[in-house]
Amino acid sequence: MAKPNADVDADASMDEVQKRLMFEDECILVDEQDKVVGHESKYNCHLMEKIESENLLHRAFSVFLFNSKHELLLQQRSATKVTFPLVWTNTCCSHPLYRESELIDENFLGVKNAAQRKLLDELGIPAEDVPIDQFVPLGRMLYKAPSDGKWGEHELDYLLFIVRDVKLLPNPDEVADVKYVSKVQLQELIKKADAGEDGIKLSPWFRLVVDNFLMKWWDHLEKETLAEAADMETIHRL
Ligand code: DMA
Ligand code: MN
Repeated sequence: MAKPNADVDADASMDEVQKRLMFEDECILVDEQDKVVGHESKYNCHLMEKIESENLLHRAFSVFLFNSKHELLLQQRSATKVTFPLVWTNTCCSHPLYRESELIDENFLGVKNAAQRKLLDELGIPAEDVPIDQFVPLGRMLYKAPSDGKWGEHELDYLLFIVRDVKLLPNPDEVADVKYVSKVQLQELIKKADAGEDGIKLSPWFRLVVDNFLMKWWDHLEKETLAEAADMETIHRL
C-alpha cells in the first residue's frame, strides 16, 4: 500500500540536515533490561507507529553539564529538529550509535563516548573540555513520549552529570539558544512553562528528570557527595 500523502509531505518538508541524520544514525535497540537486541535507523526508532507496533525501545543519553559555579547549562532545541523543536531542555541529548566505540558496556564507556561526540556536534564543546573520565553516570530511566502525531520517543536514557567550565559554540542546526541557570532560575523557568508564559516549553524527558531526580542530585553536587547519589542498577520506569 502507498504511504498516505500526509507522511510523504512530512518527510518532504523535513530539514535536510535532520533528514540526513534520521537515516545515517543507527540507534541501538534494547529490551526493558537494557540488553542489546538489535539496531534500527533513527528514523524508524522515532516513528510512533513503529514504536507501538514493534515495541521499539532504543538507548539514549542525557547530559547535564554544570559550570564551576554549579549552574546548569540548558539548550533550546532548534526550530528544525524533527522531534520537540524549540523546547528547552538539559545540556545535550542524543543516542549512542550501533558502532563499536559506542557499544562498550564497561564503565559506561559507550554512552560517554557518544556524549563527548554530541557535545562537540551540538554545542561546539571541544573534547578536551569534557574528558571521558569526568562524566558521572547517575541513573537510567525508561520513558515514552509522543512529540506530535507522527514522531515520538521511547527510550532507555542514561543520565550523565559533568562539571566543567567549557568553551561553547552552538551549532544553529541543532540549537536555537543556550543559557546557564541556577536552581532558583530553573524553578522560575519551570513556573513559566507550567503557566504557558513567554511561550516557554520544556522537553518531556527533562521534566521527568526535574521531577524525579535533578534537585536531589544537584544538592549532592554542591556537597561534593555525587558518588553517593549514583544508582546504575535500577532502571526507573517513568
Ligand atoms: C534524543 O535526543 C535523546 C533524548 C534523551 C531525548 P535528540 O532528539 O536531541 O537526538 P539527536 O540530537 O540525535 O537528534
Ligand atoms: Mn530517541
